[in-house]
Amino acid sequence: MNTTWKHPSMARTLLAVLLAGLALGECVPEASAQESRRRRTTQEAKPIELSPTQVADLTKIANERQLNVDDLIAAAKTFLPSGKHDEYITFASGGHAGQIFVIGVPSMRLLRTIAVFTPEPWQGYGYGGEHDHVRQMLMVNGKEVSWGDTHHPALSETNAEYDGQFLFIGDKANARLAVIDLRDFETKQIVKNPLTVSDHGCAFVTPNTEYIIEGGQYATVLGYGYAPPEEYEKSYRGMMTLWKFDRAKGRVDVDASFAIEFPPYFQDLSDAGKFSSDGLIFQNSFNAEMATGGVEKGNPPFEAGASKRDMDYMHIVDWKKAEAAFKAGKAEKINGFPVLSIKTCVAEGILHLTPEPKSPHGVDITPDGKYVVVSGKLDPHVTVFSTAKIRAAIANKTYSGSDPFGIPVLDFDAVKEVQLELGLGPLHTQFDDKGYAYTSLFLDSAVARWTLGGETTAKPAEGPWKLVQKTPVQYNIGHLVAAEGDTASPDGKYLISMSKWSVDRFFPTGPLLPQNFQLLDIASPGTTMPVIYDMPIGVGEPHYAVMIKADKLKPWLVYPEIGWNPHTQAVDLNAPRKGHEGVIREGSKVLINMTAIRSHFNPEHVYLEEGDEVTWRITAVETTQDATHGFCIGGYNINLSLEPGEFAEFKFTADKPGTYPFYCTEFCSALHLEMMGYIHIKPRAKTAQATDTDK
Ligand code: K7E
Ligand code: CUA
Repeated sequence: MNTTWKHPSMARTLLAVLLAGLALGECVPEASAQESRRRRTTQEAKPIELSPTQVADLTKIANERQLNVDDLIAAAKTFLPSGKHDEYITFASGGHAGQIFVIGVPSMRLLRTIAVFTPEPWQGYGYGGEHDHVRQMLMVNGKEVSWGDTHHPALSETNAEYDGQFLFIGDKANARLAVIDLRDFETKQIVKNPLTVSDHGCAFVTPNTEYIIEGGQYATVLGYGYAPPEEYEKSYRGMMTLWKFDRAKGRVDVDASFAIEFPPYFQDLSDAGKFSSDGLIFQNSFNAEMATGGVEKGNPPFEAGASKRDMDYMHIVDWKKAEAAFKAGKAEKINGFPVLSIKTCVAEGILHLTPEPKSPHGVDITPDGKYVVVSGKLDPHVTVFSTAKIRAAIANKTYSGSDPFGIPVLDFDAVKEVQLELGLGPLHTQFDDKGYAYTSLFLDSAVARWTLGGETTAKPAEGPWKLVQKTPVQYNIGHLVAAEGDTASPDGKYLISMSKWSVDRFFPTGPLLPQNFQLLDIASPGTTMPVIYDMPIGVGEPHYAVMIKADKLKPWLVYPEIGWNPHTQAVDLNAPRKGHEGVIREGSKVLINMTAIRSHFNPEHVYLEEGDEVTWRITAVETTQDATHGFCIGGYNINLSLEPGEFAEFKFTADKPGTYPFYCTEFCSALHLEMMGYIHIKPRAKTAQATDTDK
């Protein structure tokens, strides 16, 4: 701006107007900012035709930047002009960061992170002083575990379609499940599995989110028991936990949840059947050998011992029968948690096994629920099982035997539909709307597109069960995610290759390199499936992601009412109201009722005595979108995020005297720096004796 201040009084008048506007919370700059925002978003795209000069300009830029025609097309497919929104939202695991990344597609712009298993100061997640509820949620056996190894996010479903309400994610390292409410994108609950230390097949949901599935992985003595490895077969066990979800409360109902005891095979990923296969859960496993490793004793290492046999076991759980058995009181308690024993599961027809090629990884249900696709890390094929054949084999007891624990094993040939060679190291599979499946090939570093067959309704031109094409990715792809690609009606639009190694794709950031999320355009059938964007992920090691149509999400723009408590999703009666601010002292217990609005806190001075036990309540009395304030106290590890309407409470003991400025940590307004105050913690008067011993 080129404004010259002719008269100092003019500047003063303007400042006065500005302050008056800010005090009302409806300020002049705010209105004009909204105006210009509206202008940007309503700028409608008109059909374009490039003039010869524009073609020449574009060509010049492309040549200068060494871009080819494919690059220009890729750029046009992914570029979003300022103010335009993405068509899809991806929720990606943040791996060891213990977070979830929210990414727009196709722009591949990171919109925000959601703190889950790791405290995060910007969101004020875990920085609310003593007894912070986040820190309480993170406690495992009396210890704070302040990180997580997030693997599999899952969106809540209604009739096997994403409904956009809730998001779940598992922490592999500590066997925990988190619930995120998608109205405010905040973690509401973390439950720790009482049976096992770590897990893996978490989280996956049943078609109406009746249950959230947590599959185990490394067998252990359930309930934190002890046994030496020599007693592996006798004492170690796997498990699957079915966490009951209470949609109305937006919480897991721990009291209505239960687990199923499994043999000590290393159970891996799971998926729930839908439509004709609704009621079944499929979970694969490796280490059917029950190898116990021990290279230090000259034994074969786990990697060799656990892949000796040609086949492992897929577990098939009838969760409706399991629920009935649990409700009939047939579960036994381990560490206080109800578990249906293998014996009960066999007697009740809850659990069956079927052989699957060794060391499998992904298990994925086709959109119609008719087939289960299993990939084997050490087998170049995907194995497709028919869920109808599985049901028939269970009904007719078409067994090839039983495992050492007496679980019936369904005959492989009776339940197998087809095996299809795709390439090296197939891991995970997603689907589109045209009858194609997409499988990640870890060792080949490629995405394979292949056709479904059998009873699937879409009939691709290439014929049933055919490998159509492979697109190379860079490099070592783990999971992949397509638009709504694990629902009953995938959109067939975009696919992200979650490539584990990026090697030469980006500027090398020392020996630790980002992962590479590569966007593939899968909209056209046949052999075109180009990579159109590379997005470095320099945080944690993401595993799985889910991609939802953005218009299915209905997030709040501000909290619904002033004084909203996000932990209860309701107005809090303790929330300080405007005009009722102040400090209430009862002995050494001090209650502070504060409000925050652009650009001041009320009160601004708080007088405390050393040793005071402080409860501090703040309401953000703002109703304007994005008018977020922060609140921090240095030296006390306190920082809050006060989003419009939000109420927050924290406690601390004023044990270190001094004069502490507190301030707003969000640049909320022109007078943000002035949004501050002081806490005066007066030292305790020292007795003569105390003074002597201090010397
Ligand atoms: Cu393949 Cu945990 Cu799903 Cu990693 S897992 S890639
Ligand atoms: Cu409020 Cu800065």
